[in-house]
Amino acid sequence: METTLIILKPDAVQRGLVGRILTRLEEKGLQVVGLKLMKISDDLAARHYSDHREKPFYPGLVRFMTSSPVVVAAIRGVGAITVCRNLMGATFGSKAAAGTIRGDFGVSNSFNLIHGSDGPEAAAKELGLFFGPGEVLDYPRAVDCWVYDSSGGKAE
Ligand code: 3AN
Repeated sequence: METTLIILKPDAVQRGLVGRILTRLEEKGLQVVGLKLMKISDDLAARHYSDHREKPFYPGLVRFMTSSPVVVAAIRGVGAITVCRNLMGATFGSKAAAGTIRGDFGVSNSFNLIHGSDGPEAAAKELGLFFGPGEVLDYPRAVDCWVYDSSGGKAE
């Protein structure tokens, strides 16, 4: 099982798309193990986007991400990082394939609704930035025996 950090960005919250986007993750079979509404501080945005510090779009990205509340979620499942990235679609809404979250709900390049960790190292770092001790919960889901085939000894 993998856990990844998802951020429903200010545009998703302002446009009232939180429920519909979370539903897509839940419908896929992913488990919500952490969830909160919060305002991202300048310091947190800088730490989260430290890899992009030198990019031309960085100041605008930080301004956008700190402009209005976001919903952060810890999402768990087998291959959750890649599964979420596939559901999200390409970075730019204008290029994202129909059927993906960015492809279906947005046309903007920078207001692209959702962030998802891009690998296991990023997921560990980002979950640590956005969730404190005890805020990501381990709990059994009754439906898991129908979401995953565990007949071989491990969920797949
Ligand atoms: P993704 O979120 O698809 O992993 P990254 O990691 O390349 O995309 O970029 C991080 C964030 O920076 C994106 N979610 C997007 O909001 C923003 N971004 C990336 N490239 C650009 C760009 N050329 N212009 C504006 N914003 C960008």
